[in-house]
Amino acid sequence: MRLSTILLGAATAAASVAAKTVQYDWVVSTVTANPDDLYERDVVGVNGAWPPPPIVVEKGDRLIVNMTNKLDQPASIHFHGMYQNGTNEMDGPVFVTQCPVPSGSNFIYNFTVDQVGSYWYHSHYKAQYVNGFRGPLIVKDPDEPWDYDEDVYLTLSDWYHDDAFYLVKNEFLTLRNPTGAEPIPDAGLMNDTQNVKWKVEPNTTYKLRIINIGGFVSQYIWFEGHDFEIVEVDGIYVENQKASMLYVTVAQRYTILLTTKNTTDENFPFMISFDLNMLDNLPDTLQYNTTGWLTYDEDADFPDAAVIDEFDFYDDFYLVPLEKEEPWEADTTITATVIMDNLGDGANYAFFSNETYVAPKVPTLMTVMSAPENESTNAWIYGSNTNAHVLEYGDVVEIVLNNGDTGTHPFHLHGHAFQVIERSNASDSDDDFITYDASNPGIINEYPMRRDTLYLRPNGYFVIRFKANNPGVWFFHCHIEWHLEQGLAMTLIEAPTEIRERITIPDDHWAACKAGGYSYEGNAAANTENYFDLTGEAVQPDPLPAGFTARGIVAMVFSCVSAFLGMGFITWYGMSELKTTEHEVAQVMGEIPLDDESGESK
Ligand SMILES: *[C@@H]1O[C@H](CO)[C@@H](O)[C@H](O)[C@H]1NC(C)=O
Ligand SMILES: *[C@@H]1O[C@H](CO)[C@@H](O)[C@H](O)[C@H]1NC(C)=O
Ligand SMILES: *[C@@H]1O[C@H](CO)[C@@H](O)[C@H](O)[C@H]1NC(C)=O
Ligand SMILES: *[C@@H]1O[C@H](CO)[C@@H](O)[C@H](O)[C@H]1NC(C)=O
Ligand SMILES: *[C@@H]1O[C@H](CO)[C@@H](O)[C@H](O)[C@H]1NC(C)=O
Ligand SMILES: *[C@@H]1O[C@H](CO)[C@@H](O)[C@H](O)[C@H]1NC(C)=O
Ligand SMILES: *[C@@H]1O[C@H](CO)[C@@H](O)[C@H](O)[C@H]1NC(C)=O
Ligand SMILES: *[C@@H]1O[C@H](CO)[C@@H](O)[C@H](O)[C@H]1NC(C)=O
Ligand SMILES: *[C@@H]1O[C@H](CO)[C@@H](O)[C@H](O)[C@H]1NC(C)=O
Ligand SMILES: *[C@@H]1O[C@H](CO)[C@@H](O)[C@H](O)[C@H]1NC(C)=O
Ligand SMILES: [Cu+2]
Repeated sequence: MRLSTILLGAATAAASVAAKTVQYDWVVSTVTANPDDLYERDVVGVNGAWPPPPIVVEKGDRLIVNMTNKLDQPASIHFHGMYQNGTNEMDGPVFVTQCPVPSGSNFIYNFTVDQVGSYWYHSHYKAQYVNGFRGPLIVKDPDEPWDYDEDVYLTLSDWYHDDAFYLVKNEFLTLRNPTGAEPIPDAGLMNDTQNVKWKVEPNTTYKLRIINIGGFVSQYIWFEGHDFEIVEVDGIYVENQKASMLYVTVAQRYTILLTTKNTTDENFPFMISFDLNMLDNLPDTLQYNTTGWLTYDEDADFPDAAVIDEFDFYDDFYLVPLEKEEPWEADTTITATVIMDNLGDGANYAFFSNETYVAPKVPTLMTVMSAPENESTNAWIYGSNTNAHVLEYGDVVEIVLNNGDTGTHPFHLHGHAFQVIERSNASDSDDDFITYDASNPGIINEYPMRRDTLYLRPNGYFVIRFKANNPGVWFFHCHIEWHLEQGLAMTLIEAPTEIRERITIPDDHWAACKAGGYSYEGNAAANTENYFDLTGEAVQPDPLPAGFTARGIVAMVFSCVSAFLGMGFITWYGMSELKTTEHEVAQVMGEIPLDDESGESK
């Protein structure tokens, strides 16, 4: 199955000595798959197969992905970690740089890859990638700084049996889930399957590219009996760093060098294990540990993984890039606080400070292109609910992100690798989260690590900086797909004047908008007459009535349910175990259809 996938997805490469064009023709459609061997389900396949094939190119190549959408829903592709320098229109997030590609349409991604390392691609249309539309993107480097014998990748992922759109609409972003408890995955996957037997040769150094293509849960990974060296994170080469365990959030990549034993008599388990702190409950059926084997001898035993009692992983904050640069000095700072809270429809949303992202009517890049030049530099026109910031060309931009939430959030910035200036530890106290104080900084490394996806610790903060040297509209968002659906995103309009000079949106991109009936000019409200008039723009639901809390919603929902069932009013205020309550309410509510469209709002 896997072999045929690769053959089907094979690239038609126009061979030439130097840079070449690598084209993938992908017909995207619904197929079925059962990667955890527990449940067969519909998934998004490519050319009639699943998993979608890896993309493999070399630095300097032109990559063309010619996507034909044969799903019964829109689609898009984002090439995660690609700078898209000069080709912002190829970045992929819907309503940021392009319209959703409607069913039946064809859409061409076409750009030059001018970087190296381990990346991935995934749909950036709602929660579609969680339905399986994602895969590795490997950029080979003809001048690698390390010696090794073989180049191999390993994808990690969480996996759901239910359709992601169903989960968002019916279980997650709804009045029945006022605390915003995320859907719990059913299993972990390695390389989109179970029981991976990685055939290894003795006395051999492997370069292993570990890529978390999951939708929600971070995973620990370790290899029994084998230490390794970290050499790359998110496309950035780092000084070799010995480690024995990694913590890989969704969207992060780690490339390691792993040297095998000098004997072949024993096979060794390697494990991935969910970060259970991210889950609101732990169903008995959940397979949160997944084992593979370094297979030296196929006839030898495949032992069970040893149980460990501590996850002692290497803290990526201390990695040092090979290309050393001191902290860039910030010209401007954006400060935001991550908040999870309810709005008047009872669902739980995610905010930067007081604003949850609601997609504009016009893709933001198309607003940049269609606005009067003198107005394209004004953040107002990009909407009051898009967390829009206009950045000046050449500035060093600092983002200070405080976490007013008890969760771990892996944040991703499109179009850049950023310097990690500071990252605080977690705080146990929800009421007293640690916020950044510029006059009293914490640890700052001499040569800060750079990457494109960084986790924020519970109730802690991080400070990152990047150079606004890549004109484009770039999304900055939590990569937990559920949290993105809750609105945890910011739109950075980097150097709009230079965008207008440098970017050309090709005809098929406009055609996708027309075919789908989407607006493609005007401000965030699709107003083309007066760009400052946002009348009719999409905005977040009204706030809850004052004094209303998640606990109150549970009580209200439950009282409605009890009334409906003729059981009279039951007071749930003061319940100590809100999560249990919410769970019970959700169960009861499951039998009573509630009209709820919030899952379709983004
Ligand atoms: C893209 O793929 C479609 C269908 O597979 C094909 O008809 C079309 O010619 C391709 N376009 C290009 C530019 O290669
Ligand atoms: C890709 O872009 C290049 C450069 O703009 C152009 O010459 C080429 O025709 C494009 N290819 C496709 C299939 O769109
Ligand atoms: C993961 O799958 C890919 C594609 O089949 C394969 O090339 C690679 O060797 C696998 N990795 C491991 C560690 O088995
Ligand atoms: C094999 O590896 C072991 C453990 O690393 C080492 O002690 C031993 O000297 C090695 N043997 C040979 C023949 O290299
Ligand atoms: C590994 O290399 C060592 C040292 O060169 C050698 O003695 C040993 O036989 C090799 N092991 C295998 C299985 O080839
Ligand atoms: C999963 O692995 C961890 C780490 O070894 C262990 O603590 C835990 O008990 C395992 N859980 C199950 C269900 O095997
Ligand atoms: C958020 O707060 C700012 C500043 O107080 C205000 O201008 C803005 O309208 C608020 N946004 C929302 C969505 O409430
Ligand atoms: C932008 O320029 C146009 C045409 O000169 C003018 O009508 C408009 O008022 C200007 N907008 C602003 C915000 O200055
Ligand atoms: C976090 O806590 C650890 C253990 O106490 C400490 O070594 C480390 O320096 C702290 N990190 C920061 C950024 O404060
Ligand atoms: C984009 O390209 C320009 C040169 O055209 C370069 O100065 C800049 O550093 C590049 N930015 C990124 C993020 O690669
Ligand atoms: Cu998040």
